[in-house]
Amino acid sequence: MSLLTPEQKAIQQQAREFAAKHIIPFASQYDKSCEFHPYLLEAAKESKIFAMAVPVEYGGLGYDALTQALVLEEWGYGCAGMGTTLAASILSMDSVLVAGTPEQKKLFFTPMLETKIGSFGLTEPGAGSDAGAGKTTAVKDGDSYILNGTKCWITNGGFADVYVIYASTDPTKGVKGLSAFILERGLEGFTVGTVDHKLGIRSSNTVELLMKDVRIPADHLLGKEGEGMKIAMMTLDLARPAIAALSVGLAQRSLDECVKHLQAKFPGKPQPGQTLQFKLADMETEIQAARQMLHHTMVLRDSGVPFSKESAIAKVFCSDVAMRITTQAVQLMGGYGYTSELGKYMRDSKIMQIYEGTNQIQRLVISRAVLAPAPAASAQKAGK
Ligand code: COS
Repeated sequence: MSLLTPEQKAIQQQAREFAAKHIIPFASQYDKSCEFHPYLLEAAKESKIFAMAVPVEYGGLGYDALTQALVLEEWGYGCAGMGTTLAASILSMDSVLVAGTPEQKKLFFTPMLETKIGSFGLTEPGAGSDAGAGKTTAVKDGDSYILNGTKCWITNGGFADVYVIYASTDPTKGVKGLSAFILERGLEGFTVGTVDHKLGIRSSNTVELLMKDVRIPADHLLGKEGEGMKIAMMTLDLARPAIAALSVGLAQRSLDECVKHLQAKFPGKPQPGQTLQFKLADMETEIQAARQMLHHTMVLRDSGVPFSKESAIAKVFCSDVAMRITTQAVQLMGGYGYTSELGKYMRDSKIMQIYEGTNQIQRLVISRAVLAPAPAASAQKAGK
């Protein structure tokens, strides 16, 4: 029995059909050529795919978080590489959602409604897990900021239309000097460096971004100077469940492909051997547990209660499940596993444990929350 509403089920079905028509048939080809898939964007444009994450007052559909997770799972089921391209655009929108003024939201969300691509630039060489240690600077100059620095491993960086870039407005203040900015495509001094060759999610675009005296209007600062770290952390709280959702999709796809293979290999035989049966049962159990955990996190977010810890838990659990299930699927299917698409799912899963905060960082976030002093009983009663 499903606890989803009829509307959520209909949206899930639409997303499933989108993946079946526009993602699954191309996944292998673009994984092999390590190319980004422009056709996907055309299809996404037709389906106004990013509207789900844009609030209604800015012309979007404003889906709740649970409904968005249902869609993201279908993208992950189709292809985690293409799913990453789409999910990273939503990640970039999250920073604007968290800290943008109405004008900034209009500036950023309008192109997203036309399925332009967004990109989120936080990581730097030497500032990955230590997000606040970046060296990119933003210096105020009249009505502008001038940005200098390098970002690395930036998804969609090579072809995005709009970017959120983090840079320090006061390097003497460390984390408290970090600020967030909106950048638009085509600025002088903004170039793409190395394009990364990856183990998995190969159809997504991952690049280095180079900024040399890039001038942007001062009103493209998100929030206030020095609020960048908070904005980044709040963005990642919102975005990490998207990785959990892609992971659940990947795990489900692996299991489904195993089952299909077994059914084709042993036609008419109702049951494979018991060892295999038990393994399949464990895989199904883990996937269901991961999905329920993700949905629970999304319900918390939709209810407006704090969900930072649960967001990290869902990311760790679902990505670890994806890694285990996809590896298990290859192992169970032996030679077929190693030479079929199952290998791609295993390669694609690895990044789920790494990007948007490694699983070690998620464990840090979780343990800090566990060790934090309990709120006073009176505050708990008041629902604070
Ligand atoms: N929501 C709001 N604010 C938050 C927050 C959250 N979830 N988490 C932290 N903050 C705030 C803190 O309150 C603090 O502000 P104040 O000093 O004003 O209170 C500020 O952000 C810095 O937080 P903290 O001291 O915890 O920062 P640390 O340097 O210890 O780093 C970790 C914290 C490691 C958790 C952070 O650097 C991190 O998440 N790293 C991973 C980055 C990442 O995911 N990169 C992937 C990029 S996308 S592929």
